[in-house]
Amino acid sequence: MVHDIIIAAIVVVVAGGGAAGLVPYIRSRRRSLPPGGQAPADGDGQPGRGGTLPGATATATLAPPEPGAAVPPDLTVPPDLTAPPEVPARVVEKPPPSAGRLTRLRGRLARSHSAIGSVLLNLISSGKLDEQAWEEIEDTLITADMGVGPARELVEELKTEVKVAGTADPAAVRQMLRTDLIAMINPALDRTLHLARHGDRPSVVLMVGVNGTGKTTTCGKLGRLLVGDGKTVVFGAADTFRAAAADQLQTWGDRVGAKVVRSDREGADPASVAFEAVNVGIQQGVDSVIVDTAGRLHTKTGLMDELGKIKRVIEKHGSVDEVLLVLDATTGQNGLRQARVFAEVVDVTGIILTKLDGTARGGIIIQVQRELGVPVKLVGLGEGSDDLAFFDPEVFVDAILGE
Ligand SMILES: Nc1nc2c(ncn2[C@@H]2O[C@H](COP(=O)(O)OP(=O)(O)OP(=O)(O)O)[C@@H](O)[C@H]2O)c(=O)[nH]1
Ligand SMILES: [Mg+2]
Repeated sequence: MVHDIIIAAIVVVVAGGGAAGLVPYIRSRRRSLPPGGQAPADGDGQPGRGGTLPGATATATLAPPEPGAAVPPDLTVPPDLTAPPEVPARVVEKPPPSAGRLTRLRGRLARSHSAIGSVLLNLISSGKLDEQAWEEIEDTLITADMGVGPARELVEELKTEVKVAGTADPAAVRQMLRTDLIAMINPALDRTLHLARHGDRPSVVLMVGVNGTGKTTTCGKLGRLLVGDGKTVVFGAADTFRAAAADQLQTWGDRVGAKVVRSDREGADPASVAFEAVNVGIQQGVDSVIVDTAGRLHTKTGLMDELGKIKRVIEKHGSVDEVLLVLDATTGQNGLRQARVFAEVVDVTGIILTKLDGTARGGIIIQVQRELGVPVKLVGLGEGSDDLAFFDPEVFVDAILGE
């Protein structure tokens, strides 16, 4: 008898404890359901597991069905108590639009170029523009990486203007310098990115450049910029040398909700990844496909073969709209040499000058445009995700001269 009572007590305690343990679990599951009790969809688009118990309670779950009674379908599967906690839904960011970016970021330009600007303005303001002053102006422009030829040209032009105007008034000379600098950067060049869709297929951007210049980062920033402007993009991770490169791009894609086409295999054929990315872009009906490429090719022949092949293979779908050469502004003449090699192997349609926030060598814009006959279309002004801006000669010159 005492034995029976002890067994009965154990049964009651165990059953009660189990139910008590289950109640908070079910409550927490029910709390996570949206109003109306509908189960949320999981990432795969299927109804969420374990969320299919609207109206279920601890008692109902534990009570055995009446013999012969129909079992409610939502009670046949007990909640999976071992299921991992729900992963919160990924938050897709809405980046800011591209308009006015350079103006917003001009403080960074001004900071890195202020030394150049103030040297120039001091010389102009000294009131005596003698041969030595002109030489110093020329040297200052050369230290800003404008190149010896263009610097000399600009000084000659300025000298003539000052002579013709018959004034060395600092404000007037400053205005002449401003106009001449803008003219040298050439505001007439078409700096637009040609990224409109072509009927049933997206536009394609190929990002090229030597390693470390900022290609992958710039792919991500450009994707964000386009998404911020209401466009849709797919990224192609055609730098297959390192898995890390694709992971890097994946992070950017995840943040703006853009698909990243990549290969699981290191050393996979970059051209086929690029081709597949455009394929996915066509299927998804996106506006643009941005293809990242590898930078570490040691020979010009290797570079030519690889970039040429990527471009040819993509062109089976249609044209490549923009081939953007990413150039690190801090690398000066070395960067210029690299730019020449790329321009020889692939038809560059625009230059993206990165890291302008960390250097006073913005004069490289003039040199590289002259050498390649291709406009600087975008500039990188920091490591932040929105630190990429469309280039505007006037805003640039004003930032340098501190207007
Ligand atoms: N300050 C500054 N840093 C930048 C800018 N753009 C890129 N970077 C940094 O430059 C470094 C290299 O960038 P990546 O995008 O990995 O360069 P990559 O050309 O893809 O390099 P590889 O894949 O090795 O060829 C990173 O630390 C970036 O954050 C910029 O405009 N300003
Ligand atoms: Mg990279």
